[in-house]
Amino acid sequence: MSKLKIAIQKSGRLSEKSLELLKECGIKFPNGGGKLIAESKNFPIEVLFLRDDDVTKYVEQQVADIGIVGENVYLEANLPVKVLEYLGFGSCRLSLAVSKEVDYTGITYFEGKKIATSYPFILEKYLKQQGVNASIEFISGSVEIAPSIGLANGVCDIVSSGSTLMSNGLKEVDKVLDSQAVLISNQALGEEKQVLLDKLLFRIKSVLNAKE
Ligand code: PRT
Ligand code: ZN
Repeated sequence: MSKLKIAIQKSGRLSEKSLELLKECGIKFPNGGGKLIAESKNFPIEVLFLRDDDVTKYVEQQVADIGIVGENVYLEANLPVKVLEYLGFGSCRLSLAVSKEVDYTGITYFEGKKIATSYPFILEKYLKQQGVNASIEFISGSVEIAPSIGLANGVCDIVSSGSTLMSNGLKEVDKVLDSQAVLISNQALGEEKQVLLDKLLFRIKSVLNAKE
C-alpha cells in the first residue's frame, strides 16, 4: 500500500508547529528523537525531516509528496509545486530596512543602491514592479550586519518583532511580502496518494477551522 511522504523542517521555527498540526490531525508518531524519517503507526504517512531550504525542491523532485515550508522560502525557490493550504503559523514579513540615520522618503531611495538579502529572486521581482534599479548582494545569513560593515545600503530580510533590526541600528521602511507556513504538494501525485492526501487535507481543514 502506498504511503504519503511529507517533508517538514528538522529543527527551527516551523518544526514544532508542523508536527503539532499532524498530531492534531490524529496522526501519531513514535517518540524517537534525532531521527531523519518517522513513520506513523495509525496513518499511511512518513515524515522526512529536512532543512527548510530543501523542502520545496524535494517536493518538486517527488522525494516527498507534500511539505510544510514558509511561503517566503517557497516563493524564493520558484519551482512548480502547488500551495494547498495556508497554515496560520510561522507568520512574518519580508521587509526592506535601512540604517536608522537615513532620512527615508520612499522606495526611490534604493535607486542605484546596493541591498543585501537571502531572497534575491523575490527582491528582484519586487524592485522591478516598483521600477527601481538597485543591485542585489546575496548573503545567506547575518544579513542585518551588511549596512554596518559597508557591504550594502540596506537589507531585505525576514522581520517578526523587529527587535533584530533595531539591535543592528536598522529601521523597517517597506514591506515586500507577508508570509506564513504553507502546505505544498507535488503537481503529479498518483491516484492512491491523492486519496491519502484528500483524507489528510480534510483533517487539516477541520483543525484549522476549529482554530478560527
Ligand atoms: O536550519 P534551517 O535552514 O531549516 O532553518 P532556518 O534557520 O533557515 O529557518 P528558521 O527556522 O529561522 O525559519 C523558518 C521559517 O520561519 C522562515 O522561513 C519564515 O517563514 C518563518 N519565520 C517566522 C521566521 C521568523 N518568523 C523570524 N523572525 N524566520 C526567520 N526569522 C528571523 C529573521 O531572519 C531575523 O534574523 O528572526 C530574525 C528577526 O526576528 P525579529 O523578531 O527580531 O524581528
Ligand atoms: Zn534555512
